[in-house]
Amino acid sequence: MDCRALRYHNESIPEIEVRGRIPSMFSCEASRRDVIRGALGGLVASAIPSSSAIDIKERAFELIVRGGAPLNAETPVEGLDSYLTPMNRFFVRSHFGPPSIPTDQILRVDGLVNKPLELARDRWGRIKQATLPAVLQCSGNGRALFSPRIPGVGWEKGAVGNAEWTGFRLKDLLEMAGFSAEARHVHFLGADGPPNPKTPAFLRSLPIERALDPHTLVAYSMNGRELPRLHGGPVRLVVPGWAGNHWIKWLRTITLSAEEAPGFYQRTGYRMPRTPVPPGVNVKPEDTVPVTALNVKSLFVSPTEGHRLPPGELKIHGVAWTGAGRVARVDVSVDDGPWSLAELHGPDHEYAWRLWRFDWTPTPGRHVIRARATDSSGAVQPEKTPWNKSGYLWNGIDSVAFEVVR
Ligand SMILES: Nc1nc2c(c(=O)[nH]1)N[C@H]1C(S)=C(S)[C@@H](COP(=O)(O)O)O[C@H]1N2
Ligand SMILES: [Mo]
Repeated sequence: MDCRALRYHNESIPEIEVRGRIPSMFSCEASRRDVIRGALGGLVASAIPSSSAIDIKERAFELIVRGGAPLNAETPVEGLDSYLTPMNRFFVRSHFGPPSIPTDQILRVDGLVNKPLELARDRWGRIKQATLPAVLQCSGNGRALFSPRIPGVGWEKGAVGNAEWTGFRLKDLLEMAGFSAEARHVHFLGADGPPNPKTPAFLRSLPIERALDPHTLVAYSMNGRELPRLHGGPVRLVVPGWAGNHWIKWLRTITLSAEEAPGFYQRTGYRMPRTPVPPGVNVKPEDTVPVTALNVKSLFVSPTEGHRLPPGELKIHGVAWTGAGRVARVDVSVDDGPWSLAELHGPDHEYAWRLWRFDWTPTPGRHVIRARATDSSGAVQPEKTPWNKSGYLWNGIDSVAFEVVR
């Protein structure tokens, strides 16, 4: 097996070149920081001409590969240094990998509706368009920061990004189909099938209230360009404020039902204890709740861990977001000193992240800086996130150690 090339099994995905070593399923030795170079952004050669002039630099960029088949890769934090995260830097997560979708893909709406719909791709654009920026974060982002250790994709900090999503409101589609009063849940199934019959399908559902929220979108565009296949193109669900597992990619079937979706990925996976339990304690299913809204969180984008910097004024910067409401403030502490207010700057939209900065002139030597966000509900980023067996929703205070060298 040639360890230098990872070729996707889908004809519409151009070859992705992998540098360094790739994981063991390719019978190559896995390394901690496998990198995938370059052109995930090159997947979107057929750009939609954008009316909102979005200017995003898509220089070649390396993602950290956490799994190769299917591709799971996160953004090194220094790549999160812009309001909108460029497509070629955006983390990628999928259970089974991108499916082959025929170009005449049809979106179905069925179940408890007056009029089942079969909408071919050329009709999606006729539904009133909606655009919004929103953070997409995997519920397992930060899993590797929990202790004791948790099995699963070992995300550190970068399974998150902020993008502008364009499509139509799910609500408008459901109203076209005329859903009945008994419909309490909306099930979503993508075109990605499990690799074998024993693996459950990635079937998920939203409560009807969340499905009818005007911010819940069926999106065909990301950052003003056609939604790339790796990110769920031709269409995906966008559920601003909620964890990535709800953002179904390669969306194909939408079914209205009186019940929550059946199956592993809804009833067993993506659930957390209602109240924290000590590591190792087993929680009964009825004492768990689904992972829904994201929690308040901030990250340093620069400097990053282990940086060696020249003396002088340091422009510290980062990003901060929350699930509902706004980021109210970000505080920074240097070398275990008191918390001081950082400056929030750039665009301020519900569900998107805020950029922040903090200037400081460190003395030569080793330093530790910490960042803590607070949101408009008064929720404060905790020292550590309570341990939970799947490692969901880590939002512990971010900490970075670096050195100033003469
Ligand atoms: N159809 C389908 N949709 C999916 C998934 C998947 O495996 N299949 N993974 C989900 C998870 S867990 C996350 S975190 C996001 C990741 O979206 P991204 O790859 O665009 O970053 O997609 C979600 N949508
Ligand atoms: Mo996820």
